[in-house]
Parts: sequence; C-alpha cells; structure tokens
Amino acid sequence: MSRPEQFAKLLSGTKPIISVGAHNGLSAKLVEEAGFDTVWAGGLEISTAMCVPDANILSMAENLAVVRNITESVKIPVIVDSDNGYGNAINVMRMIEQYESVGVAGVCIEDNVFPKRNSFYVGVKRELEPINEFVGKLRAARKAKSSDQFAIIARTEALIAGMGLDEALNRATAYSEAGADMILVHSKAKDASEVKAFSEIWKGSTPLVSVPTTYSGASVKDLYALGYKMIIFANIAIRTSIMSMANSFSALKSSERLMQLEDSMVPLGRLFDIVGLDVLKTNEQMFLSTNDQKRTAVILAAGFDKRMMPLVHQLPKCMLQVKGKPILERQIELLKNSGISDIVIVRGYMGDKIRYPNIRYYENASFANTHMVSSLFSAENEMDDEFVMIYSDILFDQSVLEKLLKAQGDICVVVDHAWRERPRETGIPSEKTLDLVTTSKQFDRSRFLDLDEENHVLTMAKGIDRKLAHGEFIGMAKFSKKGAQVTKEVYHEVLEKYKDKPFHESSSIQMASFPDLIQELIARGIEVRSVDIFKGWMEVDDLYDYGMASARTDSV
Ligand code: SPV
Ligand code: MG
Repeated sequence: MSRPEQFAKLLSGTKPIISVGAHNGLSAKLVEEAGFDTVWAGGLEISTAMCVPDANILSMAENLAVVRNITESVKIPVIVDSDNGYGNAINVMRMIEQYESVGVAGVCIEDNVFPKRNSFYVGVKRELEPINEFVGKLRAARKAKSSDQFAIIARTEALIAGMGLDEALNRATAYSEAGADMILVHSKAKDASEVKAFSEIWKGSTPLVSVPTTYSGASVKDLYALGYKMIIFANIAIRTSIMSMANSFSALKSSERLMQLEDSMVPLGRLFDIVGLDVLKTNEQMFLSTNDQKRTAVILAAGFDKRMMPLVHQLPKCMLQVKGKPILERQIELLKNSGISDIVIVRGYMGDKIRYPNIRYYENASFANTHMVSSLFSAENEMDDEFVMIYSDILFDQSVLEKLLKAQGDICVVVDHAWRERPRETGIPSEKTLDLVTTSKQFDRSRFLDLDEENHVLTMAKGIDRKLAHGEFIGMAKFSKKGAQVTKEVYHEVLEKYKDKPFHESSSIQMASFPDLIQELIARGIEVRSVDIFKGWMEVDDLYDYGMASARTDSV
C-alpha cells in the first residue's frame, strides 16, 4: 500500500490519527518505533534543527531534502507541513509534485502570507492571505497531485491572528468547498476552549485536525470526543532533544568525565540497531570480495531430551530462554559476531519452532531413533568446505569460538580442562555422563596459561575413567575442507558395516554420538587436534544445568 493509501485508510477508520513531529530520519524512526500512526514533518522542528527561525527562511528545496530523509527512514505515512506552500498557487503546484515524488502521504498548507511567522512567535508581523487567494492555492494543489489519496490539509490561522471564530468558520468552509481533505484549526489558547468552540459550530463533513501545543492538557481522547480526527503533537522531538542535550552537555562540562553521562545515553549498540548494521554486515558478506574463506556453521538441534521435561514439552531445548534469549539465538549472535553468517541448522524435535531468517535448514526426521552423527550427516551437503559444528544446547563465550576458528589442524575439537571444577560448589553429579577426553598434553589450573600449545586428542568417550580423563568435549568442533572430506569418507565406509552392530560406545552407527565418530577417526590414525580451554562455556543437558545457566550465565 502506498503511503497516501495508508493514510486514507487511517482517515476512513474509526480511531483518532496521532501524528508526532520529527525533524530528520532519526527522530522520525523513533516516532515510528514508538508506535504512532504518522510522522509530522513540522516546519518549526525542521527550522529549529537547522538553527533558523520558522519564518520561511528555509527554501522548499531545503525542507524537501529533510523530508526525503524522513520518508526514507520510516514506513508509516508522513504528513508534511509546507507552511504557506512557499509562495503563491504556482509555487504550491511544484511543491506538491516534489513532496509527492518523495513518498509523503499528504501536505498541510496554511493561510499565512509568504513569508510566514510561526504561530507562537509574539511581537512579529502577522497577516493572512485573502480567502480567494488561498482557495486558489488549494485548487492548484488538487490539480498538481497525481494520486487521488494524496491528502491536502488546509490550515487556518484565523484564531492565531485573533480574527475570531466567525472568520475561522468562513475560511474553513471555503477551504473545504475548494476540496481540502482535512481542516486544521490552529489555536494558541491555553486550553481547548477555542478548538471546542470551533468544532461545535463546524457543520461540514471535512474532518478536523488539532495541534495541542499550548493546550497541552487536552488528551487525544478529549480532542477526538470534540470532533478532531487527527491530533498532531508537533515539536516534541526537538524540544525533548534540546533539553536532553543541554543537560548532558552541562553535566559533561562540570565533570569532564564521560562516565558521568552513562545513564543518560543509549549504548552504542542502540545506534547500530537504528541504522541497521546487521543489513550492512550481511551485504558485506554477500557483495564485497574478501580473501577470507567462507565458513559455515552447522548447529545440531534435532534431539529430544527427556531429562528436560516438562520444559521441552512444546519447544526444542535450544529455544529455551536463558536470561531472556533462546540459547540458539545466543549462538547465532556469537557466530555472526565472529563473521560467520552462513548458518545451517539441523532440526528434528519440534523443528517448526525454530524459524530464524537467513538460515538453511535440514531435517533429521528420525531424530527419535538416531543421534548426533546422523544429525550431522543430515547436513552432509554443507560439508564440502571448512565448517564449524556446534551442539545447540551449549552456552559459550565469544573467545571460545574465536579460539576454535583460529586453530590449526584439519579436525579440531574444543576440550575444557577445567571440567572437574564445574560447577564449583557441588562438583559434577556422578550419574551425569560426560564426553571425556584424554589428550597428549595435560593442563591443570597452574598451567592454563599454556593452553596455546599444540595438543592432540588421544581418546574421546563417555566411558573414560573420570580419574584418568584430562578434559571434557564441549560440543564444538571445526573441520577443514580436507578434514571434512576424510570424515565423510570414513562415515560412508562405516555406515553399512555398523548398521546393526555396536559402533564404539553406541548400539549402531545410527545411534552414534560425536565421540564415537572421533574415536573411529583416531583409530584410523587421523589426527584430531584438541583446542584447549579453561572454562568459558556451559551445557544445558538437564534441568539442573538449565537452572545453573539461568542463574549464572554471567559467571561461566
Ligand atoms: C509546526 O510544527 O511547524 C507547526 C505547528 O506548524 S506549530 O509550530 O505548533 O505551529
Ligand atoms: Mg509549521
């Protein structure tokens, strides 16, 4: 729907239309974000933002540039305050063409002579156009517009100029007969008495507009009850901004330390969101040439875990919220932060609940009778180049992922050497099965600073004696192009052979867990590197873990 059409729909609806003033793309976007119906591109706001009086000082072209920025920044209808149309009827015609061409929904034209003075300036020259002159402008505006729905709002300043209700009524009647779509009756009274008096004598069918700047006690409800269809809260963005800026600058002047302002500023991330940094990043990846190889992440999210009942009654485990955000969404964010936007998710249990955009999905339909290796190979199409594999039920620090991405080696798995200390107070419940690892080098607390040394996995299995294990596999691995190739070959070799017989610790290849596959690779003499970490992650395996994660994500 075009914006004139959207506005026409609001106009024919049964609710008041609320418009809020803005002076640039940013303020308009915040008006939209707050949920208002339309943006008012007000002359007083825009002039003040440019530091000039609201007195036809800015040219039409200058206003147009701002309005274009506003229409580009929002999707809701924009109503433009064109003052008096910047001249006579001939100027009005070009003005209408220009504003219509940048996508505004309608314009307001007032009966002040050119050059105008803002309605609230006192002690300035104030003069209105003769009625017939202004009617000519409205007719010219109607002739110039190309869309039927494009709204022409006629505004009379009769009450502002002290000419009385009768004059206001005469003018409104003539403007309505000339084809105005709405009549704005401007008033600078301290309360709504003037606009009330006007609406009581207004017998026309053309809807009315009010701008409760001086009669700020009047609510939308009050004004709508009086017969005003649109209520414009003009100048709000600029007035609140001036106060906020001035207060902040004065606080900074006295403290000369930015920290003093932290509570009165939005975080930088808010700025990034407003301008759509995400889109820029995606476009960079899609359209800029880069020497970095493309990396894919395959997230395994097919499984159903009965230990998590009843929480996973209607959701896959990875969609459980930890501190207000699903685990999976946290993973996607971390991947994107590390430059991986090519993300693949293998869905299974309650797969339709996982619906993030710009992701390729694979389904492991037999998730109930298979395990991790089958899920991974559901996405075999994605294993032609380097890729990262992640279990969907782990929370981890960015640094863990970064370390894995930097690691050398064709097959790398992340191993936590602080596993015995997790969780610190209680130790790991003895009945919990862990993917334990022995490695060629061992790191204890005193040696965790040496974690960058090259290290190899010797064994990975649930059945390793806890006393002999060195670390725990956290559910993250990386395969180079070559590593992926070798792994695929091995998998296809064992697929037939272990269809109905035990494969390492599992009853068959279908039921194989990731450590089984790693064991097979190692048994064939293929090198598996250990990417060693010391904490910085947490798994959500059961309700106990989930409680820990919800309570302690800040201390993993
Ligand atoms: C504007 O916002 O520029 C207006 C409304 O025309 S007012 O300033 O309240 O007159
Ligand atoms: Mg104005």
